[in-house]
Amino acid sequence: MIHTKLCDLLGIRYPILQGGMAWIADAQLAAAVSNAGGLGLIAAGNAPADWVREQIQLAKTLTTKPFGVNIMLMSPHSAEIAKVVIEEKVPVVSTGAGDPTPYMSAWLDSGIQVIPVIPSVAIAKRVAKKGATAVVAEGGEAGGHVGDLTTMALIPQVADAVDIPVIAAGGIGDGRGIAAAFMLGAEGVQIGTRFLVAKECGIHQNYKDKVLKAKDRDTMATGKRLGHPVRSLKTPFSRHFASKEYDSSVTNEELEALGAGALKLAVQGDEQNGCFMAGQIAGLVTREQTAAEMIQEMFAETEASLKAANSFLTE
Ligand code: TUI
Repeated sequence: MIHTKLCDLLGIRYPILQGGMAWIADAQLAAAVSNAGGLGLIAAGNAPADWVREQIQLAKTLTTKPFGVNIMLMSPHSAEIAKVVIEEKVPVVSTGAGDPTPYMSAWLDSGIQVIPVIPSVAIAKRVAKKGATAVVAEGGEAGGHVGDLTTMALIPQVADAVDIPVIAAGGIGDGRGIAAAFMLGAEGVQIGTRFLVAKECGIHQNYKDKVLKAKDRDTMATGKRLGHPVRSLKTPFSRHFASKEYDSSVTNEELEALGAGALKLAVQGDEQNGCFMAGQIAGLVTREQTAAEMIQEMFAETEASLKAANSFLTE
């Protein structure tokens, strides 16, 4: 059995968080992951505060286990959602795509556990100093908005820099990846891409089929010029976006406008205009399963990997 400090801290059976995937991770997926013994997250993304409140209330009817809300700090609604999570007494808040420190005291004072997603040591130290419960250190292999360090380089450096538990994200999709994350100093993992094809994930089948068919080199990061690169599957949209990004006659405003709403279109199955965010591990994701099947399988693999590594030790 695999058990880490993170399990006790969050009251979960397996040290795994489901990624807070905007427009994708709703109450159904979050509750399925929490019921399976992980920590499910409802992703606020760019949605209005009322939608987030409804999803929190729905999740409470679907699970008695702890779950969380991921707040995407680039959203115009994030300040309002920061209050909703307090009013709704959500046990865990994770954040992404920005600096959560202005909100952290209010959440911590309300008894909320705060787990920021961070792409660098400096930001990890900043949130740890403010009292973060744990950090998700996310490497650039991840899908969506990414930093520039790899998971392999980021995790041990963050683990050395902070005294709170580190959760590894980016490029993890099976038990080998989880075992490797533990070896790098993590006490848990966050997984997004594999849960895209969970039976409880409500995205359009076109999105799932693209992930299931993807091979190792089928993702690309676009939008570096805008300061927030996004990793997604190579599609007509992402190739078009990349060509505009390298066209100096296109302004940043025009480029932003081109990307706006494209993730939502992908979730609705629009193969031409959608931005199908996914991580580099998509090539490993080849089967639709329930969230519970995924989690049980991954932790059985983790145990087997850790035991097998013992055979490398000799007297
Ligand atoms: O946030 C993510 N992944 C995301 S957010 C998202 S929605 C979106 N859509 C279009 C464009 C941009 C976003 C899709 N995927 N991952 C966590 C993450 N957080 N990655 C990087 C960061 C981050 C970046 C800067 C966290 C903190 C930060 O702080 C900056 C500062 O100076 O404090």
